[in-house]
Amino acid sequence: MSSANLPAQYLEAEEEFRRADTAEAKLEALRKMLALIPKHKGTEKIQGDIKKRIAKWKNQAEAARKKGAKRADPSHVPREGAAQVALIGPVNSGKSSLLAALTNSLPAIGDYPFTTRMPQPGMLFHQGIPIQLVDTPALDPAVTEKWIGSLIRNTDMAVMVLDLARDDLLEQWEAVHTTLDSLRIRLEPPGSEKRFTGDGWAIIPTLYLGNKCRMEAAKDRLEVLADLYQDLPEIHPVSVRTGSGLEGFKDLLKGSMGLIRVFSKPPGKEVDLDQPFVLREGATVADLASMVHKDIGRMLKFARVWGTEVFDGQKVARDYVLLDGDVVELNT
Ligand SMILES: Nc1nc2c(ncn2[C@@H]2O[C@H](COP(=O)(O)OP(=O)(O)OP(=O)(O)O)[C@@H](O)[C@H]2O)c(=O)[nH]1
Ligand SMILES: [Mg+2]
Repeated sequence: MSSANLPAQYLEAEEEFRRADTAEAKLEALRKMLALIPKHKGTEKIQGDIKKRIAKWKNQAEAARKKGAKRADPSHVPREGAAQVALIGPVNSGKSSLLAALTNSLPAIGDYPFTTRMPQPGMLFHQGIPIQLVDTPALDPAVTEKWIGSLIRNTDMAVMVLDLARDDLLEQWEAVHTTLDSLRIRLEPPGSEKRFTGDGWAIIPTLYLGNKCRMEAAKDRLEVLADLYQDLPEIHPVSVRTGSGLEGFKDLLKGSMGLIRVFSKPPGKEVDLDQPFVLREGATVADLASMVHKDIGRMLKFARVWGTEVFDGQKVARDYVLLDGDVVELNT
């Protein structure tokens, strides 16, 4: 294919590449070229070539960054809320759209690949539980930088957003998992324990979403995937655009992280149901007391609980294991 057949925007990006005088700017231009080049047989060689050059300039950019002034580390997103969850996945699948739909955050959303370049957090509140979602750049073997691996390792769990509108869903599936392999990250079903193995792998509990589930043939694509991979994780269909499946997703998220809400009530006073304490499953009355105040934790004598497994106001000991929705009166 001669360059005369390439779109003007692509040629502009190529010119931008020639003019760029830093590794970062070269990389930026190459990514633009990859996004703009028409995707068909005739351009496969050029696409491959661009990807190789991206890999090269990515290394250069990383080296320059290490040498240069210490910048803020993009892999470190300060933790807020009860848990931190990374939104990961292939290009254009709707990760940023999901963040925008569920939080007050205003990420860039675009119908072109690699819209997101930097992590962006947002807070999701579900039944009074604050869960921090972190939007991330798309996972792609040619362009993903190492810091994304550190970011995912630092989170409590991941949500993989797949794009059910894509005919190349299978290739995307492979590409995303190859990228994760190179970052030494293995995904396991939600509810499994996040852990690190002796040989450097991180095991991250992950919930899979199939976004754009209202698009034509979305269901067929899911079935093809299920036929190919016997041990395919459960993929929950959602449509960020219509909102379908999102309430269910929030419930799944809360459930798979093992978070419970407990309400503390001062003796003789009414309970404030707008102010839950968020604890992990298995937490005890003593854990709650220390969370309310360290002195209360120390001086706690007994507690009374209103909930599902007790009669109203039942007296319980410090090691009583709390359940979601319990109201607890701490007595010191
Ligand atoms: N039809 C349909 N389109 C959607 C849906 N959700 C998102 N989109 C569109 O998909 C495109 C990509 O959305 P983004 O949210 O930017 O996707 P992303 O995964 O963040 O993309 P990158 O940051 O480039 O990796 C946009 O044009 C969205 O409007 C959906 O549920 N249905
Ligand atoms: Mg994005």
